This record gives sequence, structure tokens and C-alpha cells, in this order.
Amino acid sequence: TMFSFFVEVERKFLCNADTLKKLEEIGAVCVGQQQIHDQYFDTPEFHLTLRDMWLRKRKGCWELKCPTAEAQSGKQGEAAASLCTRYKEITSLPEIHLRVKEVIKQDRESEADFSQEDESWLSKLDLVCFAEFTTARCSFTLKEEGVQIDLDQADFGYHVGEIEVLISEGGDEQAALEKIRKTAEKLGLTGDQRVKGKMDVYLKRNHPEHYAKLLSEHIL
Ligand code: V4E
Repeated sequence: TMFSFFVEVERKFLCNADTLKKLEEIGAVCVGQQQIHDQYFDTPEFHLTLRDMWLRKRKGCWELKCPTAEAQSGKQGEAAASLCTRYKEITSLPEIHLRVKEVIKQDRESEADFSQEDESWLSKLDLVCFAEFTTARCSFTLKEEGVQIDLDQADFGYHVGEIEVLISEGGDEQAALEKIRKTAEKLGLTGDQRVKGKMDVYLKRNHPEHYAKLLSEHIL
């Protein structure tokens, strides 16, 4: 592709009353708090999410999270690594258009003019908002490790933490996994089961049929 992007490697964890204290103890520095309003889009048939592609509008910008080549080929490695997810984060709108069109492959795509600034591409591709929520996020960094830790509180009542490392395309994924593993250890995270993300909880409540399908396809 002619565009470059980042890969976000992350591990989710359950927050509890001790999480903040623990973050302080390990030297994590709060780098900001924000309200994040997300709107997720897909076709009514869920073409994108059934391919593990997550198109969203956040702070007025479009973002597409999609699987990396390794994730698609099912490569996983050791158990600790399987607690982590890795997704490409695409923020270039032309690149997002290309990838979304490629997946949806609709006949009418040839008629569409995607160079427009307006949002007619959404209706041309029949994309509708299927999830919308706001998250209160506190972000922390572990400077020496290049790790960011986010504590998220979604407005529908779900609390979740994330340890994340951004690498550039083709960057050192093993090093990222190692940083996440070390951070998890410092935080005393012992559980070895995957923690649900905000979207899991949201879809389970609001789109139970689609949620069940994503589970059965091993996307969630
Ligand atoms: C990739 C993905 C979804 C899109 C939302 O991603 P997530 O990291 O959960 O949200 P958020 O708000 O923390 O985004 P950030 O600010 O970090 O970019 S929804 C479901 N997925 C797939 C997925 C998965 N299969 N397993 C886990 C643990 N997470 C996400």
C-alpha cells in the first residue's frame, strides 16, 4: 500500500479499586483525561465487522482498525501473546475508502465519487451507525517502556483497562509484546483469560444476534 500506518498492540485488563494505586506505585504518569465519543459504522449486513474491521468516527476523524497480516493467518505464538490483540490503525481517509470499498464490493461503487469532502460515501456504501457511546478515559505512560495505559469508563457502565504499545508498520512486534508482558507483571495482572472490550459488552446488550455471530466466527 502507498500509505503507512501504525499497529496497535494491546492487552485489556479488568480494573479494580487498587488499579490507580498500583499505577502510581509502578511510576505511571497521568498524561490526560478525556471524553471520547465514538460512532461505529457498518452495512446493515455487517460486512465490515464480520471481517474484524472496525470503522469509527472519533473526535471528528475517521479511523479504521483492521487485522494485521499475521492475525489473519492465525499466527499466535505463546500464551501471553494470545492475550494481546494487534490491529492496524488507518487514519488516512482515502485509504479507509479503498479498504472499506474493497470489502463491501458493491456494484454501485463505480458510480460513487469518493473524492467529495461531504459524507455521501457513507450512504453510497450503505454504511450506518450501529454503535455509539462515550468513554471517559484516563491515560498514563510508563516513559521508560514506551507503554500507554488507558483506564476507560464507558457510559453504559463498563470499566476496562488497556496496556498498549504503538509500533510502525513492520515494527518490532515481539518487543511490543515483551513491554506489555512486563507492564502486566508490574501491575500484578495474573488472570490468563481474555478480558472483554467495550464493544463486546455494547453489542451483547444492543445487538445480541450480531454479537452471537461474531463470537461464533471467533471475531470477539
Ligand atoms: C478492534 C476491535 C474493536 C474496535 C475498538 O477497539 P478497542 O481497542 O476495543 O476500543 P478502544 O476504544 O480502546 O480503541 P483505542 O482507543 O484503543 O484505539 S471492537 C472489537 N475489536 C476486536 C477486539 C477483539 N477481538 N478482542 C479484544 C480484546 N479487543 C478488541
